[in-house]
Amino acid sequence: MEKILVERFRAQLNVADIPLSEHELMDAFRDFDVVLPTVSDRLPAAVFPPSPRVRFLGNFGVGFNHIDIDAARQAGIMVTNTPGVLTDCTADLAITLMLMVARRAGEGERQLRDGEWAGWCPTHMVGRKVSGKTLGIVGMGRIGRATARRARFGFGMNIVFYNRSLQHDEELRSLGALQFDTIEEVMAQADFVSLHCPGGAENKHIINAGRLATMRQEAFLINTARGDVVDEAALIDALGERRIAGAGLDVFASEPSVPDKLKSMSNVVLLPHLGSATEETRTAMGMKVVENLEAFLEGRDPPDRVA
Ligand code: 8YV
Repeated sequence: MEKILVERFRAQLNVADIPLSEHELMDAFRDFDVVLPTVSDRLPAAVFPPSPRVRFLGNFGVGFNHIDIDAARQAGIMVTNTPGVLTDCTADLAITLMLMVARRAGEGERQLRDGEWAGWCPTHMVGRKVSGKTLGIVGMGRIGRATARRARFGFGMNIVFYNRSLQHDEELRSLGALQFDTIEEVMAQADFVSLHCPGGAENKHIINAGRLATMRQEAFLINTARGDVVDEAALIDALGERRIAGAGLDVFASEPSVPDKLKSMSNVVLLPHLGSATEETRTAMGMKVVENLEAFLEGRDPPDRVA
C-alpha cells in the first residue's frame, strides 16, 4: 500500500512507515496529519494526545474495534474503514475453516507430511459431513450473508441466525434463513456456529461459558470475526472436555499470541488472521484507503467514514 500511496500522493504527502508501539503511535499523532493503521495497531484513548496534529485515520480493514472511536471523535479526527471489498474472501475463509475442522483436513495433512499415514482404512481420520447440516450465524451483516449464501447454495445447508436487529428481506427468504431472538437458540440448533459480528466492548465475550454450554456436543465453532467476541478460556475448557466437537479459528484475543492449549488440540484448526489475505482483496482494501484519503485531502466526504 505504501507504494500506491507514494506514487499517488508524491506531491502532497511525506510518507513514513511507523513502528507499532503505543508510544511511537502517540508521537505519530503529534507529527503526522494522516495515520493509516491496521488491526495490529492498538489505538486506545490514551494514544490520542491532547491536541493531536493528526486529522485522518484511514483504517486498513473493515473492523475498527482497535481504535477508540469516541476519542477520535472528541479530538475531531476523521476515521474511515474498508467495507465491502473483503466480504467474499472472509466468507470463503469461514467455509474453509468449516470444511477443514469437520473433515480433519489440517490434522490429515500434518499426519501425511510427518510420514505417519499408514494407508487407507475405513476408520482412518473419519470426520463429520458438512453438506446438508445446519449453519448458525451470529451477525447477519455483509460477511454473515455471504457465508450463508455459500453454505446454502454450495452445500445445501439450513441457515439459522441471530442478529441484533430484526431482518427480513428477499435474500433471507431465498436462503430460507430463520432468525432467532437469542444467540442461545441459534447455538442449540446449529451443527456449525459461525461468528460474523463486530469486535469491541459491545460484543466482548458474547460467546461465553454459558452460551458454549448450549451448543451440541457434535457442533463446531467458527470464528473469522474478532478474538474478543469469544471467551477464549471458556472455549478451551469446552474443547478440552469435548463438550463441543471442535473449532476453526482465524482470530484470537491477543494476536499474534495464541494459547498453547489451543495449539495442542487436534480438534482445532488455527489460522493466522487470513480472512482478507488474497492479492485481490488486499489490493482492493489499499485502494479503498487511498480513495478515502483522496476525498479527505480534497475536502470531500470520504465514502467510508465511520467517525
Ligand atoms: C484485515 C480484518 O486484514 O478488515 C478486517 O477487519 O479483520 C482483516 O481481514 C485486517 O483488519 C487488516 O488491518
